[in-house]
Amino acid sequence: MSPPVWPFRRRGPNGRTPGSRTPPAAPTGPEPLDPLLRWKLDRWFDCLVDAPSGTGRRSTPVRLTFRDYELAATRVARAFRHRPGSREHRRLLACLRKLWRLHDREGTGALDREAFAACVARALRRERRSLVAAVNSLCCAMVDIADVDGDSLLSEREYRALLAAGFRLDSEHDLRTAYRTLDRDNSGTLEHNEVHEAFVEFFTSTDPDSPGNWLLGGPRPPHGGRGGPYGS
Ligand SMILES: [Ca+2]
Repeated sequence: MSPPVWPFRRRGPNGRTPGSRTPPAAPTGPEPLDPLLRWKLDRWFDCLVDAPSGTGRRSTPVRLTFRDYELAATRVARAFRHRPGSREHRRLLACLRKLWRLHDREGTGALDREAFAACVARALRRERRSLVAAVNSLCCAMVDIADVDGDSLLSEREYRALLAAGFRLDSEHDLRTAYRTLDRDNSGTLEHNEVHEAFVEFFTSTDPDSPGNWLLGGPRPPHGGRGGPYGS
């Protein structure tokens, strides 16, 4: 799965940011969401929603449901050889349920792309501590499962397996950029706190330099030099 191009802080030969004159349109509403944050929430949505690429995009809105989170938990448990209903699987489900409840405060059961972004934005404004706690809990559960050899570090192999199972990342670009950007001290392994920082930054940071922005893969180099799908 490939993220759309968004050339955050990528400078052209003239020192200007390509595409910066044509940023993605801010969502309508009283409090527009930061474009980078919106890009990340779209990325999360696309990685988790159970809809084959290219289907349902026009006629039927694609919606994220808790079922999508259940499927992610099942994929992760299975990838690391935990049975359905195992302690590890149930822990993941509990963490994802906690996060889902923060998304779906209205109890609608399904959130399209706009609604999902709006719900996370609302949680950031009104329930930031709860959102960060939920993200941290989920991160703990995922890291504990992925740390197969129990050395309290995630090797590149372990982290790639987690991303592939939980978020269905399958491109070398995504897997490589996600891992290498998160390894802040260039130690060659990820410490738990590096992954925690990344998860929290992914959901909260509006700083283009935050490594956690690329938790699910970094932006691709522009093809054709016109700023990708957001620019023209
Ligand atoms: Ca390890």
